[in-house]
Amino acid sequence: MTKTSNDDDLALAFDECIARGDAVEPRDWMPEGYRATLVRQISQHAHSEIIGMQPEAEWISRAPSLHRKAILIAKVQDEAGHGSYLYSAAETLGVARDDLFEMLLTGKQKYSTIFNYPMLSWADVGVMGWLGDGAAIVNQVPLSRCSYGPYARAMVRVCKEESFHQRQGFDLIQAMMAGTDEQKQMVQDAVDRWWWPCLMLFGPSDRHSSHSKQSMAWGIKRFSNDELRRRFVDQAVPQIEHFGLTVPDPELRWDESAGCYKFGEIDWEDFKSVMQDGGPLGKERIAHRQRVHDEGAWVREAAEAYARKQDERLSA
Ligand code: BYC
Repeated sequence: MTKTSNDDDLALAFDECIARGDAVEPRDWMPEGYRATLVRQISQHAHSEIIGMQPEAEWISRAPSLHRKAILIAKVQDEAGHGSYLYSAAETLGVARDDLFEMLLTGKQKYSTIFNYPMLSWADVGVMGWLGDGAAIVNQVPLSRCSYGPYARAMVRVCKEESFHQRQGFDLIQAMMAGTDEQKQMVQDAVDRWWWPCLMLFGPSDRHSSHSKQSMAWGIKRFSNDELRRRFVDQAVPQIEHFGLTVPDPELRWDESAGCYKFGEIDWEDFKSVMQDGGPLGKERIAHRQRVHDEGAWVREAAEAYARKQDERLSA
């Protein structure tokens, strides 16, 4: 296709909108690469939210009290809601939700590697909330200033709910750390197993992040993967030490001159292998997702039939 002066005007208007920090809205002109990047990131984010329901839902029937069970049910329901807002935001870019589900189920699109590790004890539920959601908040708060309006607005609500999730995790860990030596050991064991997957949540290092530079130029991402990872470490380490727990990183130390923690190298081979092959639980997560997707077919059909009836009523 040949480029026209009208295309140049539209591209210029888009660049000016990004430079002013204004929101890009669904009906505005946008470069195809911008649209494709958003579809990729938002849908993978949505997939992470709904796959992330699985490890925690497994603990609902084993929660140690009615109070903890009610909190966990609410948290898992919130994750379904987050998936829903994010799929809706992706749909504003002209993609169909069914196609996105298909890409998740066939492995064409990714979801966060953190959900492919097993949750072995009740302490894992707490650590996943406290540190896992803590990491997710550091990553996602800047996305509420993302240049694409529907994604940014979805993130405002998601982050408010993630704060509640983080708080419940902290509260759960606080209760266990006031308990027996065995409970304290369970928490330490959970921190040891989840620390590195939490750091991996921020994505590859800046040197290896293929999308960051362009996404930052477009105002989709506001900070680089390494910058956000560093912020998380600075926030999390004092909390871990407050509980008398240790971080499973012999190289971790406070760097006075830099005013931040220096930490060891992530096992990038492990990250890559879990991302590419699904790690310990990838196949199980997708098989479960496929099963509930199939079982939910009647709900989707009923909702469509209801919507058709409503349309007929309105046009009668
Ligand atoms: N896992 O160029 P890069 C949550 C992929 S978790 C798997 O840096 P980008 C929660 C990446 O997709 C919700 N894949 O990419 C957690 C790309 O592959 P493709 C998850 C990963 O997009 C615990 C390739 O690596 N959060 O809520 O610029 C407890 C190259 O990476 C991962 C979001 O989705 C990973 N960790 O930056 C409770 C937030 N990291 O697409 C709740 C929104 C990277 O080329 N997303 N990849 O095939 C983002 O902020 C960015 O997409 C990322 C990656 C920072 C994740």
